Amino acid sequence: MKRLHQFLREQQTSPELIELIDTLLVACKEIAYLLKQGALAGILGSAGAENVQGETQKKLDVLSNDLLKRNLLSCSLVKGLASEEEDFPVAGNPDGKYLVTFDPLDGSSNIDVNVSVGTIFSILRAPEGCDGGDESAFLQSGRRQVAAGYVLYGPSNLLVLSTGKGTHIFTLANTGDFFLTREYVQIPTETKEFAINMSNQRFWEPAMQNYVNDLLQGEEGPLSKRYNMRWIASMVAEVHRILTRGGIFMYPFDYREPKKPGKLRLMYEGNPMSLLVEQAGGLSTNAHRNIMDVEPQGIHERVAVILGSKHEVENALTYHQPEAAKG
Ligand code: AHM
Ligand code: MG
Repeated sequence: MKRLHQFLREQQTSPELIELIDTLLVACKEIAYLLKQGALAGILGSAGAENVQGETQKKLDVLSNDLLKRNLLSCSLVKGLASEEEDFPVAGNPDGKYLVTFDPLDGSSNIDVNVSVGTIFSILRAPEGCDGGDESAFLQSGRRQVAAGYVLYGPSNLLVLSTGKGTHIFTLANTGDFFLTREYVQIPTETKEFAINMSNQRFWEPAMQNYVNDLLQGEEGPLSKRYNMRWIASMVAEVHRILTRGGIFMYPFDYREPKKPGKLRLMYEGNPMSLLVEQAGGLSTNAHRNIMDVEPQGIHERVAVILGSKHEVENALTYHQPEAAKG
């Protein structure tokens, strides 16, 4: 079996990018170890603080963030980092080449119930002459990502990675090495499985209400298919299922908090997941444009997300863009 390094070298990945990915993975392996210890390490439960998004932080959110931050700031390639759990970007080496954004522990509401969670990351090139602690340096569209991926902490610990040359899956062995276990992943274009938090239904826009109503009507409805539904509440696990067997995942805009267009964040979740999904032949949109074409206005910006099997995402889009669909 092929090791991650060998595979990346064969893909002509620069030695510097390989070094940076390695640095990220050192922290992820430590997070995997902590998660495995769970209650034995006294790390479950709330940290008693809120992050900049106003969400209660878990102890493991804080520990994971600190591990990633410490490792990345010790790497001379990192000019700056931005995290879902940090109020502001943090400057690294002024001569560093890269900026890294990450969600240290996505799906952390699932930690205490022992359900899969993950670390999501995105790597951008640092613009010439920028300050790595300055938000404006990070405000680049998802198209400019050099690499993106996630580490899924589940029954197996997996790395899912794209450097823009396909999406590939690596499994963490006991030796601490990641081995290539699936290359050039292709998401099936058709699906009969959708994922959405149905409890928010009454807050969605009419287009989303109509689409989901039609999904629920199954073979008797206009989509003429019986659909199944899944909701894990860990985006990493949800995207992983879609990369494995297809599906559509939606966290749409809703009116619970009108100033927040969706729950998920563009720079830590939307963009990296979109690169992985597009590189695997899927689609990822905010219902109006491809997520990676959104020009970010703020580091913690939120985004509506509809991603997955190409034809099903196109179905969803016809409800949101009826004019465009008519051609
Ligand atoms: P988090 O980054 O604070 O963990 O929030 C993101 C998570 C996603 O993993 C998941 O898709 C979503 O929140 C679930 O939200 P909800 O609890 O509203 O269903
Ligand atoms: Mg998250």
